[in-house]
Amino acid sequence: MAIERTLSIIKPDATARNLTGKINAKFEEAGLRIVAQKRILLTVGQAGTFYAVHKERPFFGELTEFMASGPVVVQVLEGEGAIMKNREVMGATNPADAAPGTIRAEFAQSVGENSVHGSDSPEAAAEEIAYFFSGLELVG
Ligand code: 3AN
Repeated sequence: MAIERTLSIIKPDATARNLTGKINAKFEEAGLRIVAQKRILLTVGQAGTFYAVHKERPFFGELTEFMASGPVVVQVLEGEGAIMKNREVMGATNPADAAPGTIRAEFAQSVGENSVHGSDSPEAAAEEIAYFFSGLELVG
């Protein structure tokens, strides 16, 4: 399988509970390399642009306000089949459905405050990485 890159976000519920290191350990244990990372505070507008695909969903306002409610850690993960591998490590969107050992099973608080985001396709990964990182910040 090809080496891929995917965009990951450690969400405000997880940074508030000091879980960045524990979540990063899950990625590294799964063979994903954290090749870029920064901690930032999004505005509601920036979160809305990032999640524009969900703008018609009833939870859009709740989602964008939550994503701007505290610091997030945006990161690029690299590895073989990184996009799908990260989705496996994250677990299902609703923590009640997430497989044991996944990030969301262990750390997520609810379907909204679910600790991590991960790109869901190669197209989304390319677009989402470019939203947060310049080529100069991606040194491999
Ligand atoms: P995933 O993050 O697993 O790809 P999506 O793309 O369906 O899930 O949803 C994007 C984000 O929107 C989720 N991570 C979650 O924070 C939020 N979300 C999804 N469904 C709901 C919901 N029913 N109520 C509140 N927030 C939701």
